[in-house]
Amino acid sequence: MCPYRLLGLALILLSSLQAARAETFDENGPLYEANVATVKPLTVDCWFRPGAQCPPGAYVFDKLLESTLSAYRLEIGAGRTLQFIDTAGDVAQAPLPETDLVHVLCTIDPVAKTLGLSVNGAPAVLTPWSSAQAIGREEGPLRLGGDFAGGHRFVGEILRFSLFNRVLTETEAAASIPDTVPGAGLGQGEMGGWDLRMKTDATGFGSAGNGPKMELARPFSPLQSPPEEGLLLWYDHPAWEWVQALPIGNGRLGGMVFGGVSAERIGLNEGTIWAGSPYNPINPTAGDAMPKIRDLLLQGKSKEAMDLWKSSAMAVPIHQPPYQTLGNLRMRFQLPSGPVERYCRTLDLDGALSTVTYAIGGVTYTREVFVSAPDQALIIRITADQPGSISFVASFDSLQRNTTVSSDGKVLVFDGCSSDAEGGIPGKVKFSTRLSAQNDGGTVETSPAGLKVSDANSVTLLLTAATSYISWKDVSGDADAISKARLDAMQNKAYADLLTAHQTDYRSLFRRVAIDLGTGTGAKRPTDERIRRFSQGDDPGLAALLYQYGRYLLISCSRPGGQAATLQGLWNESLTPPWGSRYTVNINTEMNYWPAESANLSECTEPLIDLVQDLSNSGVATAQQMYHASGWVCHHNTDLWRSTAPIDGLPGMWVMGGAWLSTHLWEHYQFTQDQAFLEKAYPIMKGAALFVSDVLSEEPTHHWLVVNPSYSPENGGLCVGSTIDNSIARDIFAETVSAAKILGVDPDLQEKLSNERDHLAPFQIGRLGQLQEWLEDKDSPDDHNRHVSQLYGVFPSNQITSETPDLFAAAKQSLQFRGDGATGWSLAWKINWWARFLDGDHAYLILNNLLGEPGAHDPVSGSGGGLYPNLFDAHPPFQIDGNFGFTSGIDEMLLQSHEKTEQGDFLIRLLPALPKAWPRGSVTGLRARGGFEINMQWSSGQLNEATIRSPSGGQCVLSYEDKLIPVSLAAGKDVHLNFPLP
Ligand code: FUC
Repeated sequence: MCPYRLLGLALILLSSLQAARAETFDENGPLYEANVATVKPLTVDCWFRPGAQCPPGAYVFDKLLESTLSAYRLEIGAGRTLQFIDTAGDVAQAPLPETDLVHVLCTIDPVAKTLGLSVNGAPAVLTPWSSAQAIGREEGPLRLGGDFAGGHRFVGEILRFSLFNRVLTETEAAASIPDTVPGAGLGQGEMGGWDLRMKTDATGFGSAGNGPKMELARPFSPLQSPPEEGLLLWYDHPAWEWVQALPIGNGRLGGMVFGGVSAERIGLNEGTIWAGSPYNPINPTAGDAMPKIRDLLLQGKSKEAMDLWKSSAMAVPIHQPPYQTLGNLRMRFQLPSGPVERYCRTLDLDGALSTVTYAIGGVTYTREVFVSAPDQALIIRITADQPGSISFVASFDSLQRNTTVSSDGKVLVFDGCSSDAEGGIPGKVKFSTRLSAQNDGGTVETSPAGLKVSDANSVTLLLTAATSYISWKDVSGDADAISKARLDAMQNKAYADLLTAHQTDYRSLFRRVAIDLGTGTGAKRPTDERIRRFSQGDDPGLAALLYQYGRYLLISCSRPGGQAATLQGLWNESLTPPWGSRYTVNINTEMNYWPAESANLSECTEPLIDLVQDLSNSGVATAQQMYHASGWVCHHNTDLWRSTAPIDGLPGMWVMGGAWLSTHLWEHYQFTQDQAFLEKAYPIMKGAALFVSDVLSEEPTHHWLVVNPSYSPENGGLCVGSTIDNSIARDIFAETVSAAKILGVDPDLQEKLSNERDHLAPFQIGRLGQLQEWLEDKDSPDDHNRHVSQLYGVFPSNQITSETPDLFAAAKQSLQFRGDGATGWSLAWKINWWARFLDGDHAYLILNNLLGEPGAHDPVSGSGGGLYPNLFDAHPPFQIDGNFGFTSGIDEMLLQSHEKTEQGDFLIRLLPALPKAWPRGSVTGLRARGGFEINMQWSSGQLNEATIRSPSGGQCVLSYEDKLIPVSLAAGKDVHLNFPLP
């Protein structure tokens, strides 16, 4: 033992340390923090004494602070537990002991890949550590006794706290006793050790080793009331988790703004950064196996068919590459000393602008951030109300490998390459990010260490990013040149002009729809609190905000020329996000685009249409080689490389993904009546129909035509003729025939598809009065599967309506069996179904289940649905389909246009499923099929007025309550109706 340690130990024995009182933490007292690096491996050695009043949710220590990426905390969990948590959400949990004094050893072991928690010397509870969220490089505060904003307060005493950059052994751990100097005897690797019974001075505690001082944290006081009226998400503290950060984007470049005070993190995404590169996943043995698989299924030998598929027809490799993060832009600010006052963080949905403001030491700072589509850049404006007050260093980091930082004159350049994917597919998406500063006053210097701004009055940061991706077959683009050209094009533009161009462009889409569902007193709360307290019933405006948030997100993540919205839209902080943040097309990708037409954002469907067009090319080989079929196929998932082969396992063995996606082309035509588009779409629809036609079989019992192989997504096993598959077949055949008629082409095909459609297996009502999910009547009333695919015919399709009353009632019965709880996207689908069942109150009940904290409502598992603080929908985890499905659900509650009259005019139902909870309100700009646009205003649950217009003119029939109102519109003219009608 070194002399220093011996001396320390002796001093302690002589001191009155044992008698000294440790620092006491409570609801209002001071908090302490130390600037320490995040390391791996890691051990935290901490002694504390929880008070009787210490609430669940209290943090003993917290490094998941202001914009940290790779961090951890110790939390007192519900039911007297201790939880050691990391950024990736890994949790090691142990009971909180009854002892007065508690000793924890928290470890992160990157070799064993474990997160560990040992309490009072008991063997450590180990949990797998997600190495994808690699810990490293992260300087920043670690706080004792609460979070950054002074929330999650620990009540009790903390006696001692030490950090090691290695995993302590059991023996070493046993040697940790509270009455020694921190770390004494525990060997090397100590990064800091603080004894909270010995104040060095009034401002805090010195560290035993070389560690920094544990100092009084800045007091923090937030803005108390909303900063302004309007369509705002607002918060009184910075984000410390990704799902608290605020998303911005232009359909290609995305940001997640954390809004820290001394440190800002903006998570960066570029829509074409995916792992891997062009590849061919088709299994060469599939073509021989498929006829046998189809025969087995016709004989009812599902298991044998699945086994054969598994052994000879799955994609190679079996998983598709994931969508990946670009990295982070970081800013570390030099600030005056003093408390943080009037902190506020907002996202303005009407202006597509995120703002952070706070005052420190008499200076008020403001940061505005947006991503511009016209200028293809992320733009940050930093201002202060005192001259020369802005100093910071901006830098990049990323989980991506092979990144380099360099400076090109005053521009900071951050380059990298996406990851290799399973099966040895090399990562080949190169990206190039550039950052420059326009400063008023002060200086700007750039070096590979970062872009440093000193003593400026105001600064505008311009960030551009581009990749080498050109198409799903070609990654040879010059990322650097594109990124540079974009940055150069902005150099002489003033901030005000950049902002105006952005907002003019954005508002040309966003302002097409306005909605008011009433306001209540709850609307004044910060957004995260509104979510927590929605069920109190005093905040109808939150549903309207979430509705518009869905539109905001779609505009921000799906714009012409970009990629379609993934499972997380454009936003992803990981290299290996849940389900790869790919395109799951057995519901999720389709749901992303449900509101696009009805919520008047038709242009935003373009990336989806491009995706389907690509699939109609890549899926030809899959149809030929796997099925010896014509046309094209896509199974249940696809990626940037337009892979169409079956992946993962049983869920992947579903053949109708391409056909379902193709129905969106017909929908786009229905809403826009754009014949030029239909000409472009027709070959794609036809290819999807040809494939389905080629995989029909005659089933032996009724001699109906059925899809074979078939599956009801993620429920049961392989079969022939699942209800959803036959329903999609009916749609794609009918739509292809209608399109061919309009375009005057392919008479023989029209006849063939119409004939096959007539012989498809019909819907069947089962023994429980339910709509059967399969050909056989085997549905269980206890089945609460989140997929209710047999109801495809109710929504999004229109095959079952009130005009088919028996099927309508059976479908409703099936939904009742499934229950009112579910995952995020499933809840959203249920809102749409209940709206189509014309039951507004039931739709509202489900909406209420979606609008709470994650896990608050699900009566079945206690874990489904809900909203994160930034209003991202929780599957959980975050999946954006729930946001888009929600917006579509409200559209369906207020307006429906999926039916036609006997004369062939669109039947447009006004307020078909208005719940009692929204007695008064208004909406403008909703779209109906036929190219109509509708405004409505209602009170006391009754429609007062409606206006309908159509750019191209046309006929339709409006339906309100039991009245049918034929309307004939001249191009561009309005018809205005007052209710009740005379
Ligand atoms: C389907 C769903 C899951 C999830 C995944 C992305 O497999 O069953 O719930 O949404 O897609």
